[in-house]
Amino acid sequence: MIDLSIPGKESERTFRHTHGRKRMANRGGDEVKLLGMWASPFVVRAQLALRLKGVNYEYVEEELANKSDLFLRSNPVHKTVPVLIHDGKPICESQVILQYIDEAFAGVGPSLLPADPYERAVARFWAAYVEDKLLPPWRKVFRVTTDEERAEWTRQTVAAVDTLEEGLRQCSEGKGFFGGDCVGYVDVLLGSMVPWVRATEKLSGDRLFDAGKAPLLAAWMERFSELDAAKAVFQDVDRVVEYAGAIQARLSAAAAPASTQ
Ligand SMILES: N[C@@H](CCC(=O)N[C@@H](CS)C(=O)NCC(=O)O)C(=O)O
Repeated sequence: MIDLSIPGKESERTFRHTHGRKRMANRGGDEVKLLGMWASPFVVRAQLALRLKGVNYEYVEEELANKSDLFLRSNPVHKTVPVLIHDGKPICESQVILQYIDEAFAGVGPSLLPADPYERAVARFWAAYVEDKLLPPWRKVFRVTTDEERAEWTRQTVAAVDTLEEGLRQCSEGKGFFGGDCVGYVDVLLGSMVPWVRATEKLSGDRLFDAGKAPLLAAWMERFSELDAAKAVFQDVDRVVEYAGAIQARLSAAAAPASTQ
């Protein structure tokens, strides 16, 4: 396993998020802990959901190259972050975590998934689209070593964004978010990627949510970035750029033919 972590200001492992001065009481004093890694958009999904719901939680930064016993015990199957631990019980996989937060804290803060079964189905459909069609080619953009490969995966990502523009048109019905007037499930899934979308632009000049080609998504991205929850948990874009650049440099070095003396 390659260590992709870059030491930074999260060198201290544990933070407690208390929503500024407003401490939200969890039901019955529930204990909520989130194991994460600062650069991960999947972790940002869980952070956004917790903040939007107003659930108090403790954040624990994991070193992926040196995983803690608690982490390995909590997610022995995938060994990935995020892991949510609620009153000692682990929940793994970001989409499962979002749905759990929505259900376990149903009376706390707004719902992420709509109540209407058809609208829920539509939200889940677009969530699956983001996960299966947008994320895979986009992740490749950061993990290939030639310009040709990068151009091809960027082309496939932009094609997926074009389709998603129609998804936003359908779900939002002229309102600001996939969830309509309020931030919903798909907003959180996609919103977690915003710092990486901005980092992509800085790294390669590719504007994924281009105002000319995807005007609804471009405006949505600005609107989402203005949310208090987003401002509180989004990574610093320059730090993401540095992190992504380090991944690319390591992969390029590994792919380069060994020099002969
Ligand atoms: N499908 C997972 C993906 C999570 C994931 O890939 N997390 C990465 C960090 S971005 C990870 O923990 N990788 C483990 C490692 O690099 O050892 C989810 O949605 O939670």
